[in-house]
Amino acid sequence: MIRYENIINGCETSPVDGQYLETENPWTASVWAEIPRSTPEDIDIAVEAADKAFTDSAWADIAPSQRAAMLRRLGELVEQNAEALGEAETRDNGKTYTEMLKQMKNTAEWYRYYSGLCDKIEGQVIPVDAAGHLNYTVREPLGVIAMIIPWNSPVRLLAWKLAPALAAGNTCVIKPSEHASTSVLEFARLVRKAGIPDGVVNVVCGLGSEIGPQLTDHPKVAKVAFTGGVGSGTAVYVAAAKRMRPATLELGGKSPNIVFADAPIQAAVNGVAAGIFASGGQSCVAGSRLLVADEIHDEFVALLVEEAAKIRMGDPMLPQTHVGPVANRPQFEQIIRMIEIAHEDGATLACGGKPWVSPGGALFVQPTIFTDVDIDMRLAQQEVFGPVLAVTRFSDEAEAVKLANSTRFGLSAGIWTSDVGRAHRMAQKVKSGSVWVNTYRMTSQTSPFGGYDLSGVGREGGMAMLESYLHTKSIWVNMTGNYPSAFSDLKE
Ligand code: TXE
Repeated sequence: MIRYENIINGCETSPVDGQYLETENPWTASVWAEIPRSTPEDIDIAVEAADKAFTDSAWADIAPSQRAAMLRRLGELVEQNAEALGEAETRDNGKTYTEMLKQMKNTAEWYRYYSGLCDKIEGQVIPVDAAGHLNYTVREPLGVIAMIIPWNSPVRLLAWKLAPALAAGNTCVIKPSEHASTSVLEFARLVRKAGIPDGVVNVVCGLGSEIGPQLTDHPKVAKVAFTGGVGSGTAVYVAAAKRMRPATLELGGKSPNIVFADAPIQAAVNGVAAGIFASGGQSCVAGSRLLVADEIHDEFVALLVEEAAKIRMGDPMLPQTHVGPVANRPQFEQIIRMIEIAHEDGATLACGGKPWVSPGGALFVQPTIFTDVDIDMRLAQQEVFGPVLAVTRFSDEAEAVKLANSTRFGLSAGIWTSDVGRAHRMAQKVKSGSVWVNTYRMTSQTSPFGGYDLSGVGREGGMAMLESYLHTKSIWVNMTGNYPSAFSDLKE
């Protein structure tokens, strides 16, 4: 059993109350580590440390080239420690080690990309209609950023926030998920090794309900960056609004894969199956709806069922395993409940639909496909976050667009067709932050990612994300040496 501590001001720090939460490995169904069950007092200490690191200019005033070198070094350290970080993550959330390892390598790229932007944060000289005046802008970091992270890909989703925030000169307090904190704590140890000053990156673990509000409502927090469910995201957004501070929210989805009759069929089958069943569907961009043209519906569903039958569930550390266990019991119960709901609402089960408990007690759900899913059914509208696909047929392009846009989510969409005109028409009409044509789940540190409507607020990735961690200050200089009286010429 390993006991982890919070990381505050560069030091491993026990929670003030001395309480810990058990962390279970979903594959062995046994406790493998303890993480702090922090209290609001721990949050206060961490925010003070981050604020001190910010106001003492330990970070923001470091030469941009030096800040860049440290971020680059951090990326290298993530890559060098990819195995340990990936293993911690697999132990926490049950996703396959193969996937986690790949994610760690990609995570390193985020730090490299944003390190390259540290010395490109420029202001402007702006022409103004005011003779003798100079107007220019400077960009300033916001201050302490609260980063709230979920359990499904902690180190990677943290990088989406941390890399741009650090490049811009901010400091932060990170609250990882109570279900998966250890990889973030392991990562935070690398921050010091990269030479980043103490207090710039702090991590406080605990229950969202117990310490989340203290963090989002803290007077010294300048911005909140959140990834998680719609319920918690709403609470976080309300807290930020009350303090009139910005928030970036990356929430869930009910993303459609839209398959036309002229699609490259085998590629589409592979893409749709991976879109929903990879990671056991525990991904914000899971392609949880299939909209398929009438003409190919039966053939396509049959091919998908065949593909689903190939999926090997098992020990997530083994390279031959395609899908590991569901990350935690509440998530498992949510998936099982949604399968019951699909039956209650009248959908037709094409395959799967059953839980499977391994001899060691790990919780799995079979890859599941429901057909005849009307758009009003709960399975078509609510995020499952599990391996459950809802299939709905369409007769023409207009209906496909209507169905695609008929949920309150809008995170991502896949379009499968060999008609290039249709591909672009659809891409423009579908309301979602990312659209993938004849592919799925593509992301890059250089490209914006985020959602419409319930899927979130703001974008992560690319230059735009750096902007969202900066203030723009407009500075006016009167170069004339005079400031005429506003009152001397007043007549009665
Ligand atoms: O997420 P939560 P949970 C979806 C998915 C899943 C559902 C619930 O549908 O079934 O969300 O998962 C912290 N103030 N996604 O319960 O609660 C919490 O401690 C501040 C989609 O794991 O949203 C954790 O660190 N923080 C998603 C983080 O919020 C609070 C990924 C996320 O937890 C808080 C995961 C509060 N009031 C789940 N309440 C995606 N977009 O990828 C909780 N937290």
